[in-house]
Amino acid sequence: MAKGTIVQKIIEAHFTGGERVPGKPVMIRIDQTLTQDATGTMAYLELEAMQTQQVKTRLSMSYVDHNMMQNGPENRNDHLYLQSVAAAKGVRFSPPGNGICHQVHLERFGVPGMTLIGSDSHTPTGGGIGMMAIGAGGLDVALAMAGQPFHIPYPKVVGVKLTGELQPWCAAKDVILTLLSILTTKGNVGSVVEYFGDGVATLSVPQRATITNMGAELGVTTSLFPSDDSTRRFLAAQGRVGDFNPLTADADAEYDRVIEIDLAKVVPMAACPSSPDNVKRISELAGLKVGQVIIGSCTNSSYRDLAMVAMTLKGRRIAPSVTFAIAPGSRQVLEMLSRNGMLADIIGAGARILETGCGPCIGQGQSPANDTVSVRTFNRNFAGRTGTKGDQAYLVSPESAVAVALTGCFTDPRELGVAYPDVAEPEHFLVNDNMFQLPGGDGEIIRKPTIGQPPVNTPMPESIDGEVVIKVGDKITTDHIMPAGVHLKHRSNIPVYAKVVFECFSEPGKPSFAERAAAVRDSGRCGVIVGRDSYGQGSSREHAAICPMYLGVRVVVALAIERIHMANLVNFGILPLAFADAADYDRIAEGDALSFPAVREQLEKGGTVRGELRKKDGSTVEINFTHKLSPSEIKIILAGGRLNVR
Ligand code: MIC
Ligand code: SF4
Repeated sequence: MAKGTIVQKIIEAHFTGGERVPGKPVMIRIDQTLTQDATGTMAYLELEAMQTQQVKTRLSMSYVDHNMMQNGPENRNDHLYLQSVAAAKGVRFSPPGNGICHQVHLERFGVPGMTLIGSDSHTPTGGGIGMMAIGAGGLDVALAMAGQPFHIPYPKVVGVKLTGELQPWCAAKDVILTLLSILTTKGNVGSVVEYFGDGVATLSVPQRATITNMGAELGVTTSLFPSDDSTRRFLAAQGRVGDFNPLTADADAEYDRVIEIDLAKVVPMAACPSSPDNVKRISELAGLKVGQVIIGSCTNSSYRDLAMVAMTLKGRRIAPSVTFAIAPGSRQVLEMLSRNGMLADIIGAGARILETGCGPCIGQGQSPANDTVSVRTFNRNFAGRTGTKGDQAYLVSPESAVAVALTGCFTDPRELGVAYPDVAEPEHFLVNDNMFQLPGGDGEIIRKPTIGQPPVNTPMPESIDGEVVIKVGDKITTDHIMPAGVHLKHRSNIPVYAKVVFECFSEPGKPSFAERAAAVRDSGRCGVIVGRDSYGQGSSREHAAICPMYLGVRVVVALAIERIHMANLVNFGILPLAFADAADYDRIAEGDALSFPAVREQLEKGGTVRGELRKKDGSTVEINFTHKLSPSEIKIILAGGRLNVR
């Protein structure tokens, strides 16, 4: 077991109960929370349902950054609800235009050594400043705001030893892409990644944050950097030196596994369609024609990244065959670039300037044309996430993206023939906090008609009489389960949003998943989803549990279910089970009956859960399932979800 690591120190300082044994649940006190609008509306509706008067954290932030298109009234209705509920409940509000939650939180609120949970899977961005920052479902964030501790499996710690120094045009993004090529997106559940070694000191906080941000794609609980001189410099430049705490692992710290990366050997990389771990060297892709380049997202939209882009573009022009857009990560970044003239260099080179927000990263505009290669500095390239079916999205560093924008094809930025811009770390960031809104006011909560109520499940029946509504393969992401993009505006309206569950698997002329599941539900039976490996990867959106629950789904069986999605299933009373024998996956077909006799009794007794599969030809077979649910999770499932447990 790991010893003397940063994560263990932070857990000790926040420990409220549990076992210090890898894999066993441990409870920690939460100092800060953050929400964003697309998951936040549900989180605050849940907070209201818990009858919480005022949040109990040191700081809770509500950001609006995802849903900014305002096509129809729904988005703005959400913003007004969020703004008013924040004021009433003691939450600080960051309005649309202020920037992406993770970037803004890093700049203005992150504190080394503190705990943060956020209703967004990229919350570990805060690990760049030495916070223990974890992504969670909205209900878990609501519980933390209400003062409840947060449960995590006591982590195994993967130590990543960084040596050397990045070479010109090779970037922090290439470091995390290199790590993704080693660890992949599968099999890392329950681990934390911690960086150490001489190379750490060569990276600035925004570079570290790029690395911890995309650590989310590894499926780990979080990633952490030490808090050192570089952290102090960043905080001082943000006018917050008082928030600095030094924090490093012990010199003799032991890790469960060590991976060594020599930064000097890191080269420009790209995650190829359609998974963040499908990594190749840019040089292997050289010459491939590209139609679209976008720079932005919570991974790569810091002042440092965009200043490097501006300095490269100055006096040049993008290739005529590409469209090129940038979305600065925060108002601070945009204001600094506009005041120092760099924005003019970016515009002058032909860039389209998007709002400071998630934008195209969550399929809000800028969908590429059919059969067009799109190059993005984002963190996810799951199939269809751009809003174009059959898309070909590649994820790269801003260095590589700007090289592609100038040449119109994949180009190793080291071959560009341009001197690598020397971007100095600002001694003072432009600090202008005038758009944050402090809690207070008359306590009135604005609820326009598109703001629904969080649906509440019924207690688990004695036995489950189930039917397999869908059977899917490996690596099903929450984007497959609950598409975002144009549907994002229905996040506060479950009956409407539920219509598009598993929309990507719809076939013309055939009933949709929603129609099939509702028919099973209306016949008095329960829906069952069958998945394979890494089911529920990606986003923290609890809608991937709430909407299936609304359609009558009671059980998800898979080879493995990812951490945040598993917690969301439990929170809404859906039973997550694993095949005891992986070969049983092949026996099941869509439309088969899969029942769980005396399921309450089986769960209360513990051990394997027995299911009965009845094939369409009438033959039956017994299938055994396992789970790692704690007694308190079983209690929640039996009650029909967390909102039924007082
Ligand atoms: C994402 O990157 O997929 C999102 C959109 O930020 C999600 C949250 C959501 O679905 O609202 C995430 O990463 O948790
Ligand atoms: Fe927003 Fe994209 Fe970051 Fe998610 S990954 S928070 S959608 S910028």
